[in-house]
Amino acid sequence: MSFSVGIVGLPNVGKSTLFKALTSQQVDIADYPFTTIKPNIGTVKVPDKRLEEVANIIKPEKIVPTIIEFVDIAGLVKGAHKGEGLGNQFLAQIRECDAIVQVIDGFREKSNPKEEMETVRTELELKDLESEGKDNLLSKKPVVYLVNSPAQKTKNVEQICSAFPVPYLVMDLKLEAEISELSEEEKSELNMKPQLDQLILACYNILDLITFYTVAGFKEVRAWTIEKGALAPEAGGRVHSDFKEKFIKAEVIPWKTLIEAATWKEAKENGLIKTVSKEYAVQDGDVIEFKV
Ligand SMILES: Nc1nc2c(ncn2[C@@H]2O[C@H](COP(=O)(O)OP(=O)(O)O)[C@@H](O)[C@H]2O)c(=O)[nH]1
Ligand SMILES: [Mg+2]
Repeated sequence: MSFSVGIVGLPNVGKSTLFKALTSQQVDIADYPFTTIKPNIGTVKVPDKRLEEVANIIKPEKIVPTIIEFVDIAGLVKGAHKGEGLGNQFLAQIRECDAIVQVIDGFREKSNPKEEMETVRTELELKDLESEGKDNLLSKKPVVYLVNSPAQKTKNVEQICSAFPVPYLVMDLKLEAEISELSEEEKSELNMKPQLDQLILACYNILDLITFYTVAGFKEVRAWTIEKGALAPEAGGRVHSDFKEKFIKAEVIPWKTLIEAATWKEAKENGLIKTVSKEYAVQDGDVIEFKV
C-alpha cells in the first residue's frame, strides 16, 4: 500500500506538466506488486539520505526506496462543487488522496496566485458543506502549494504571494519537465539540478508519516512508510503478512546508532540492537529485523 498525493488546480496551470516531470522515471513496479497503474497515477521514489547511509553500512545487493503516488487530477473550475466541468468526478478523485499539491499559475502575465488558491479552497469547502462536516473532508487534507513560475519571474511571484497565509514552493515546471527527460550525464554537463526532490519531500513530510528500514538478511535495504504510532506487528505486516500474524519479536536499532556503530556486527556486540515485543511503537528511522 502506498500513500497518494492529488495534483489539483485550475485548468492549464501546469498540473500535467508536473505529473510528466515526476513520473518520467517510473519506479520498477516489480517491487510494488500491489500498485495498480492507471494513466493518471504514477509512483515516485521518495528521496532519502538515511536510506543511502544505512545501505552504505549494510552493502546490500539491492536498495529499495519507499514511494508515494501522484495522481494527475483534471482541472477544477468555479462551481465544481455543483458539478460544473465534471467537478464531482474530480472532487471524488481528490477525496481518495491523502494529501494535495495545488499547482498555481505564476507564469502568465495576468496570473493571480492568491485568487487561484482561494478559488480551489472555496470549491473544496463548499463540497464539504454537502457532507455536513462528516468524514474524510476535502478541505482538511494537507496541502502543499506550488507556484509554477520561471526563475526570472520569482521576484514578482514573491510579491504576489506575500499575501499567502501559507508556505509554498516556487518551481518552473516546464523546465522541470525538460530536465526530467535528460540523462544523468546530460544533467551534470548542463549543470541542471531538478527541484522536484524538494517537492516530493514536502509532500511526503506533510503526510506526517514515519519511515522504517529493513535489511532482509543484508541482501536488500528497503525503506517503508507507516502511520505514526504503529506497533511493531503492523509494521511487520507491511513487509510480509507472516510478520504480522506470526510476530514473535523484532530486533531494532535507530538508523543513526547503526551508522555510528559502523557495522551491524559491532552494533550487535555492543548491545545496541534491542529486542522488542509486539507492544513496541515503531519510531521514525528505526532499522528493524522481524522474527517469526
Ligand atoms: N510558459 C510556460 N508554460 C507552461 C508552464 N507550465 C505549463 N505550461 C503550458 O501551459 C499549458 C497547460 O499545461 P498543462 O500541464 O497541460 O496544464 P494542466 O491543465 O494544469 O494539466 C501547456 O501548453 C503547457 O506547455 C510553464 O512553467 N511556463
Ligand atoms: Mg492536465
